[in-house]
Amino acid sequence: MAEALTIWTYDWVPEGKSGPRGHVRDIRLRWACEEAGFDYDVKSVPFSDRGAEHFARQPFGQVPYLEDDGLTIFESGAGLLHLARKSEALMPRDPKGEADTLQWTIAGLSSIEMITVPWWFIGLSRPEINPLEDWALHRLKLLDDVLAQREWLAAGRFIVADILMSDVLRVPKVRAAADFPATQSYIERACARPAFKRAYDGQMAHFASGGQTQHYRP
Ligand SMILES: N[C@@H](CCC(=O)N[C@@H](CS)C(=O)NCC(=O)O)C(=O)O
Repeated sequence: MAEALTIWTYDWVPEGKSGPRGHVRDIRLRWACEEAGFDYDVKSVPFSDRGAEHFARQPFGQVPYLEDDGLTIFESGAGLLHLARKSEALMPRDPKGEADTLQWTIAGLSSIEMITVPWWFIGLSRPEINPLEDWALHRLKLLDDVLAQREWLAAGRFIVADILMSDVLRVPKVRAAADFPATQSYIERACARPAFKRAYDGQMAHFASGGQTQHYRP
């Protein structure tokens, strides 16, 4: 029998007002498993002592990575697309629906998160002018124009690209950019999904427990 999916994350991350607890990217894989109804385990690697075994499976010493029946996959986007190939709940099976899923998942990573993460990071040191401000706000405005016209990114329904995109967008810095009403309602719709809530609660419980292995059966 195939082994359950295993999502690997840290055993601990700092507690803070706006994360990282609740925002560690294992939530993307948890959320996808919850949406698809997959059984999964969540296991830990040490946050403060990243060993050779961890680097062998995630070359940057980061999390998450996914194990599925002998395969190991790092990069949350790759993990999501791997899961999407296993469930139509995450990705339609018609060529157009599949192409739309791929392009919007990659857009979340390389057209939105690629800007929002350094924009947020530079903002932490409160510079007088954040050199990425205009770029980030312009890109978010264009995305808001898209979201103003549809409930979900593609295929007329929630798909794995929405997990990626809404997780990228729900960070406090983006949410505080209040000029984007369609984006705000998109985030609210996504985060109101029971599968998101279970994934979020699971992550919070994981870090509160010191990273104990947990089996989930949606
Ligand atoms: N592109 C990677 C980014 C992974 C990432 O940034 N992980 C964070 C936790 S959410 C991490 O491991 N941070 C610690 C570090 O970079 O050393 C992915 O999407 O999986």
